[in-house]
Amino acid sequence: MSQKKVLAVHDISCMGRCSLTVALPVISAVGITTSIMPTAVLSTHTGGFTNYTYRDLTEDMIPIADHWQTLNTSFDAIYTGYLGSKQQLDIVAELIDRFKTLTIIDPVMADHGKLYSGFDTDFPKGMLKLCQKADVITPNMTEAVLMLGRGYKEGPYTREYICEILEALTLGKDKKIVLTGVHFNKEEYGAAAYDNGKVHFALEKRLPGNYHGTGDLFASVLTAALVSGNNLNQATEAAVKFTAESVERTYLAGDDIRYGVNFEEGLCGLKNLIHITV
Ligand code: PXL
Repeated sequence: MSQKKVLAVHDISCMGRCSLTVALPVISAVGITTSIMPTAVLSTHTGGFTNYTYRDLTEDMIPIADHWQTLNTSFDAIYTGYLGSKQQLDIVAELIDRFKTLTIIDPVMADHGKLYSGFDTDFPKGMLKLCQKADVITPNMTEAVLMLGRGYKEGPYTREYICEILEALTLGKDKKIVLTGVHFNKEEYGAAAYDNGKVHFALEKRLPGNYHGTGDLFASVLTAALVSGNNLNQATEAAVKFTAESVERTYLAGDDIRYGVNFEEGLCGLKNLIHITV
C-alpha cells in the first residue's frame, strides 16, 4: 500500500516546540510522508519571548507550489496552521484550490482571550473566510469566538454554550469542527468534535499551567489520525489523550511552559493510539 502524504503549512519557530517542529515529527511518526511549506522562520515563537527574529516567506510560497506542480505532486491532506499575514490567507486559499484534497485548517491566531502578537483585529474575519474552504477546522475557544465576532468568556462552560458555538461556526455548511479548550469543571480539559449535527466530547485530567504549542500538537495528531482512516471522534480522542500525556510529562519535569510540551517521548506509542485503518 502506498504511503499517505500530507502537506503541512506553518511557520518554523526554531526553538519552542510548536508549528512545523511539532507537525513534522508527529505526522511522520505514524508513517505518513510530510512535506512542508514554511510561512516564516522565527528564532522562537511569539508567546512569552521578546526580541525574536522573523523572516517572512510569503514570497516563496507560490513558487514552491509552482515547482511541485511541475512534479505532478498530490497530497492526501493539506494541514495549515500559523499564517503570518493576510496575503498568506489568500495564498493558502489558492493552495487548497490547486491541490484539491482533504483540508484541515487550524486557525492559529489567538488564545486565552487575546490575539497573538503581530495579528490585527480584522485578521479573524479573513481567517473565517479561509475556514469556509476547509473540511475540518480546529479552533480553540478564543479563535472560535473571535471568528464569530463575539466576546471571549472564561470557562468552565456549559454544554449548551459549546454546542451553540459549534453550530454557529458551521455557517450552515457541512463542516467538521473540533473545538479545543473545552471544559465543564476544573478537573477535566479537552475538545468537542462536531460532525453533521452530532457533538462528541473528549476530556482528560487537567493539569495546571498553559503550556505553549499544545494546539499545534493537538491538530497534528488529529491530522495524522484522520489521514490514517480514523473517524472524527476517534481522531479527537487520540489527539486529546496524546496532548494530555505530553502535558503531564512536562508538568512532572517542572519545565518552562514557553518551550512547549514533551511529545517526543510519546512518539513511539503514537501509532498504537491511532487505529490505522488505511
Ligand atoms: O503555537 C502557535 C504559534 C505558532 N507559531 C508562532 C506562534 C504561535 C503562538 O504564539 O507565535 C510563530
